Amino acid sequence: RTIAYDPADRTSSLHTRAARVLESNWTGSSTVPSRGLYPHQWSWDSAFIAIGLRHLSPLRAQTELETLLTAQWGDGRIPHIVFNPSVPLDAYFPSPDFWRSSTAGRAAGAPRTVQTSGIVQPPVHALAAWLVHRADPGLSRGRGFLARIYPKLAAWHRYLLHRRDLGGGGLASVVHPWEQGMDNSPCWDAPLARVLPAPARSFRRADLDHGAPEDRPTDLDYGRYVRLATDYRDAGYADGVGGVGAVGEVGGGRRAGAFAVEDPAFNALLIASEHALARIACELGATGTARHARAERLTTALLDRLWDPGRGMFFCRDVRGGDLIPERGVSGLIPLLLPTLPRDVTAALVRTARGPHFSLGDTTRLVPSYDLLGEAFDPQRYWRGPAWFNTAWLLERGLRTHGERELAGELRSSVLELAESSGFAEYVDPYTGAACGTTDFSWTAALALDLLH
Ligand code: 9YW
Repeated sequence: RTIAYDPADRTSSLHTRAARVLESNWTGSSTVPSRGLYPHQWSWDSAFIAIGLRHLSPLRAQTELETLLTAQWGDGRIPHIVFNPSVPLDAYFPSPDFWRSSTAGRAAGAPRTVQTSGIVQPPVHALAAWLVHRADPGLSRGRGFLARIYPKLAAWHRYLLHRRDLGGGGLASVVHPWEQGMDNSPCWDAPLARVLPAPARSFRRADLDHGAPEDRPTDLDYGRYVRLATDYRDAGYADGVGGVGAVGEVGGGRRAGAFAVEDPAFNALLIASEHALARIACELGATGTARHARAERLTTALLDRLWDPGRGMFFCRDVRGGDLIPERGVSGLIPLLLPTLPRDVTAALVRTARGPHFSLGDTTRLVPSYDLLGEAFDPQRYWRGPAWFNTAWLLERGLRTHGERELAGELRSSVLELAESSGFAEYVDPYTGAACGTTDFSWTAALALDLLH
């Protein structure tokens, strides 16, 4: 079922409403994902937001990324949250007094003046920076935008490629479900089962002040998130492989944290960003050859380690257990974004997206975050089934890249239609398109705006 979107009718209304959401979520130097639920700056949100903002104000889009990068750590990591000091501590959990970045993260080079979390999020930034530059190259050159941020983005990629290669196969691992961005995906259930949950009494969930409990992760999930983050903090946010003060080292000198997973979307975004960094290098008068070559090596590693030809999609690898995690998450379709995947792989990904597990262009209105036939599927609970706009945007780009114009067009229409009808919802029921989570959500507005142009 496809809903035709008629730009002639509604373009201006959608544009105006999306712009209004981004305007009201702008703090003066960056954009909050949502005023109530997420009142600080989030890393991958800012990258997606900048991609949409470039159509309204290339200057604000550049500023969004520059603000995030001022909170970068000395070891190169870009923290997943940059805290706004004027927001009360109890407005969001975990708050700065939990992460204690400027003290616990000192050895890893956490900034002194700004409070951040100590974990990361998917590396969409170099891709966003390149798209932002292209929106107004004159302004970008005049402000030295790329020249200023290139070394920071290069350090970020260096951190992921060296300190986070916990599996030893060339891919980056995430050490917390929050790092991958799809917090309670069923993909994490097995690796998380090993983690002893922190007692529910030891923290207070501010998210439940704003969101319905049935739309959010459970208390048990939260107990495990808190335990993992506490352990990482108490180890000084150290990573293996030459990391500062690495602890608990096992064979090969790689750190054995309780949770380490190689995720296909996280790594595909790293590859796409490495290609973008190559283009940025060329724009700055250098050569991008080595970076393109590295992106190709990473693509080979992605195929070797995470591709399952039988099931026609990518899977997460549990670095601790060693095996692929058999859950079908939308992250296993995101590598379609990569222009240089072999033809048989892209054809299989498109078949899987259209097939019964995701039903793209058929019974669902927007691609679900998790297998419609999976035992853990829940159409309303966060990353366990609902459809999100950032993953739809990434897939639309992938479909277009590989010449699947019709399917890309249908997905684009659904994004535009549902973004508006849901009031720019954080996520929607994949079958009905009904709004879930918070509304006036920034990346929903930004990415709809991007697809409108
Ligand atoms: C939380 C801000 C973030 C996103 C994540 C999403 C959610 C934070 O919100 O995590 O409190 O659960 O899962 O991807 O960046 O929008």
